[in-house]
Amino acid sequence: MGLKIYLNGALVEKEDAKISVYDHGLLYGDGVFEGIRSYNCLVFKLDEHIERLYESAHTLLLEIPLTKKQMKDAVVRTLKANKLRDAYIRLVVTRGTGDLGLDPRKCKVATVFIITDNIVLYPAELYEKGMEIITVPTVRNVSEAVNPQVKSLNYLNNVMAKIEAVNSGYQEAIMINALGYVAECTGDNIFTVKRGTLMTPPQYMGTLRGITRDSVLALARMAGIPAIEQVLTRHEVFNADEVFLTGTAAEIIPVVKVDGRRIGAGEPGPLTRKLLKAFRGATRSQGTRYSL
Ligand code: PXG
Repeated sequence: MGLKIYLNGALVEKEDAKISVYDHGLLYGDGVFEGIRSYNCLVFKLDEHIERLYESAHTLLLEIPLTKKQMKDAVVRTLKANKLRDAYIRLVVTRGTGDLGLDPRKCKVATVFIITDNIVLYPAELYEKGMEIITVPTVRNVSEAVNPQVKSLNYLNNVMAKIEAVNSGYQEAIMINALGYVAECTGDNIFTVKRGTLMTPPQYMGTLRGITRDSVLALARMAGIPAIEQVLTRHEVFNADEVFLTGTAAEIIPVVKVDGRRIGAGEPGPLTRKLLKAFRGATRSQGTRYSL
């Protein structure tokens, strides 16, 4: 038996998990999603991810046909059905099936699906040696248009930037905002360390309030490390003592070169290593527990 997918209340085989070509998630990218992880039968920050999903939907006037409690139960049910201890969880809510026009009122009920699968990780070597990234030309969406806080299915802004990175031989890229300040990466937040202070751009820079980002800020403060939200230019990134990226999939990944400029000593820095250790400790000791 293969992978089971949660689709509108039922658990179906992956091969049978199909949605309509009239679904507005597909026709218009009209929908929202979350990417969550579980570690050894603990779902990390499930409440926070569910909260963000419902906030994204609220902004789009998209009514999710499940309570938050029901949604959390559906996540756990899907993990159990697939007997997954460690998983990447993709939660998707689309506007649902409508006609060929944009009007969302034609879509009577939202489509909900949950994929729980094995997580594809960056190679361990990258955490030891650090990553090289570049800045790409595609600018992060302006908040007045498609707000980066909404984790919508309309991810072309990030896909474009990712293409530019990959075309140049890099796996991740810095996206600047329309004012020229550093916003974030295509699927990760960015942090710098300068003279012992941890910095990351504030939300109004076009930065998604990442859940890993929030965790790292909290872990730093608990460890007595000054941690602030700070507007950053590329110059400040180039001249930081340490740079790292955060995301559900990446956790904390050290960056050792940006646009050809070596960062600090050109190897993962001490604060980056300390925070990665603390973060990994958190993921293995806290979360929503389930049994298989
Ligand atoms: N910024 C953006 C634009 C994201 O999409 C993050 C930051 C990190 O947020 P969290 O909450 O995960 O700490 C994300 C989320 C992928 C992939 O395949 C990554 C994300 C979303 C979708 C796919 O790498 N990251």
